[in-house]
Amino acid sequence: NGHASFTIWLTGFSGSGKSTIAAALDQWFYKRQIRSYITDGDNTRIHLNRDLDFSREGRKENIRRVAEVAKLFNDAGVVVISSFISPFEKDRKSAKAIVGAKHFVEVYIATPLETCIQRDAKGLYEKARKGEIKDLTGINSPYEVPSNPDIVVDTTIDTIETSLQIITDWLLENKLQ
Ligand code: GGZ
Repeated sequence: NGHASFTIWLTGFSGSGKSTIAAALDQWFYKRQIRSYITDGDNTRIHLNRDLDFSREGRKENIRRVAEVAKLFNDAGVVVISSFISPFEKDRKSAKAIVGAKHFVEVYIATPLETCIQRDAKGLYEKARKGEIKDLTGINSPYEVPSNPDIVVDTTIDTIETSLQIITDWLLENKLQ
């Protein structure tokens, strides 16, 4: 159809800046009167995916379901800004296949783990260090670096404004003409 619908898939550690960049993108679309919607752990893990944990299988199913949701939103003409750690290359590839490769923009938020640990906005890394939570990505669960992302930003180098600029420049070039 003629809608500007696609999915911007943000991947990176907890604390890497995904949510902040997602919010900036959402605002950017709003100003241009393009309907967009953010999906993240906050609005999917609590209800739709309440049965899922952070095990390998739990994450796989989490990503599968939210990719299906993204596809539905795209079908309705809404740009999806998908903000999940999505640490496994295989699962991101599956998400891309579900959404449709032509409608999937992979953005790697490459903020180094040490920065995310220093920020520790939610105290998760400290909890993991103390052994209070398990399966935290980067501490006791792996993160597989994307092998072929469309866009890479690193919030230790790029400000939020610069990150937004990099992503929207790419979109204007490739998705929004
Ligand atoms: C990873 C965890 C964990 C564990 C709670 N491992 O930064 P946040 O806090 O607000 O967002 C993170 C969110 C990760 O959920 P995702 O659905 O994005 O993960 S995945 O794509 O891997 O399925 C984090 C919080 O949940 N959180 N415990 N053990 N993240």
